[in-house]
This record gives sequence, structure tokens and C-alpha cells, in this order.
Amino acid sequence: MNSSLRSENQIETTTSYKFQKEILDDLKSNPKKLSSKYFYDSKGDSLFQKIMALEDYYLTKCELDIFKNQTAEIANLINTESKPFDLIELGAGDAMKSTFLLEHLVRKGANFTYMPIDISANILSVLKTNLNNAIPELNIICLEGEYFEMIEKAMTISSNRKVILFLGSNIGNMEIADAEQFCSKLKRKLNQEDNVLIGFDLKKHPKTILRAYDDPTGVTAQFNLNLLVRINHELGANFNINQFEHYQTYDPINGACKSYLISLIDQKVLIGEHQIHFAENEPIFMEISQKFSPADILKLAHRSGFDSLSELYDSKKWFMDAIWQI
Ligand code: AVJ
Repeated sequence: MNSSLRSENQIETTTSYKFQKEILDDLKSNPKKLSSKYFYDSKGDSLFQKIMALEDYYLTKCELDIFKNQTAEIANLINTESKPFDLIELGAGDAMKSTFLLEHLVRKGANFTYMPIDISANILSVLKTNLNNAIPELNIICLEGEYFEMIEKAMTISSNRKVILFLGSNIGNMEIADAEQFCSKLKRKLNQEDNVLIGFDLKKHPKTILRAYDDPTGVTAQFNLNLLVRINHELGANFNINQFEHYQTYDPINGACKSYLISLIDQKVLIGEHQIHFAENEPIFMEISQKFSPADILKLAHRSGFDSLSELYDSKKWFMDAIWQI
């Protein structure tokens, strides 16, 4: 084995060890939980693509509306002095929305490198192929891993001005207190002339929100259950997914939209040599998709040291892309 292969395998081993440790710690804690960042293996990626295509999953359509119809405004707001910059996208996925902005910036001759960060190697390779075809002139550096580790890596690659994109309400996967910590930490990594653009799903009629996360075709249920399937494959576990049921909630006061898997029977599950007991009706907390009011968003900006530069809404005012400065 040559040394570069060996170091790749080393990374592989460290990654799966971290996966195993987090999963076991989370399932041994009380209440039990699992981390939604692990939803995205290749099956999870394709289930999320299916969710985005659902009639009731309005988030992608709303943000696409903003990126399609306010592209020039966004470009003007983030590309103020036309200095060279790095456009770093956190959780880029297939970059469907940002492609509109990337095309516009390339057409305008902006001098920038696009650096998509994602935890899924699979979706990054899809993104790279698509973008190479759609915008051959685009400079692109894919960064596979967790957000801050990859932001740090981006900073070792280039010292250009930074614009951070964090779209799709990915920030909603953090509890508000965690989002505040995250944004504060992000702010400390940035300079005066840098910008961030964050996509927030707004509070709206509770039934509209619940429908987006509890579709009658059961794709969202499958998306949640797929993490158990992934644990079976990657950690040698024996979850019977028929003995777990997806349960979705939305609290219209605090804006927390949460999903759980409920154990339908009293059961023991093996994960390698570790045994986990589930009582009948015991929940596993799977994911939070936090919803915000415009005031919640401003509060988050100020508490983490940012100022609002602009607020962009879709035509229904169901979603907001907020542009912040320091
Ligand atoms: C990818 C985190 C934005 O929370 O709306 C979709 C994931 N979960 N349906 C979201 C998701 C259930 C999604 N994000």
C-alpha cells in the first residue's frame, strides 16, 4: 500500500470511529437521540432529493424563487467592491439554488472561487460533475467534512475576502442556542468586509409546516428510518425498521419543528456488541427544523455579533435569505 492510500484509509477509519462513538453515545443517553447530520448517506441524499420534489415541501421552492428572481440584488449585495473572494457554501448539497447565483457572477466576470462544503462525499461528486458541465469557467474546490473543520481548511487555501452561504434552512437543524453559538464562532473567523447569507424558514400556519414534514406518501418517514438502515449497514446493527414509527411535531410558539422515531414495542437492538433497550413507545429525537420570525432572525444576528445588511423574501413571504455584515 502506498502512503497516500494508507492516509486515506486512516481518515476513513477515524471517520467511522467517530460515527460509531456518536451513535452509541446518543442512543445510550436519556432521552435517546440521533444526529440528523448523519441522514445523508447516498440513500439519504436521494431521499432528500425526493423530499425537495414533494408538493408540500415548500422550502426549496421558496428559496429558489428568491435565487431566481433576485439574483442581481444578491450579487450586488455580496460582491460590493469586486475584490477577489471565496464563496463558501455550507451544506451545499446539489447546489441547485446557488447555481443561479454562480452563473450570474461568472457572467458578470466576478473574480471568485466557489468552495462547497458538505458532509456527503456522494453529493459533492454529483455537484462537481453538474457544475463542470453547467459552468465550465467556474473555479471550484470541494471540501468534504464538518462545517468548521472545512472553513478552517478553506482559510489555509486562500486569504481572500469571504462570503459564506448557508442556505436551505440548514441552520434550522440547530437549536436556537446552538445556532447562536455557531454564528458567534463563524463571526470570529471572519473579517470586516466579509458577508454571510443565511436561509431561514419563517414561522407560518402550523399545518403548512407540519405537512411539509409529515407527507402522506411517507418519504419523510423513510428519510428518518434510513438512518437506522445506515446504522445496520455501517455498524453491524439489527434494527427492524418496521418496529419504529416516524412522529412529527411543530410548536407554533417557539417555532421548533421536531421529528422522532417511536419504538412500537419493547425491544433490544444490537449495535455490534452493544445492546440498546427500547421501551414500548420510547422516542428517539431525530431532527429539529427550527422556524423563525423576522424578529428572531435579527436577534440571532445581533447576539452573534452581526448586523443585518438586507432581507430577501420569496413572493409568499414564507422564507427569508438574510444577508449579514460585521
Ligand atoms: C436539509 C435540514 C433543511 O430541516 O427542512 C427535510 C431536512 N428533514 N425534511 C429541513 C429535512 C425532513 C431539511 N434541511
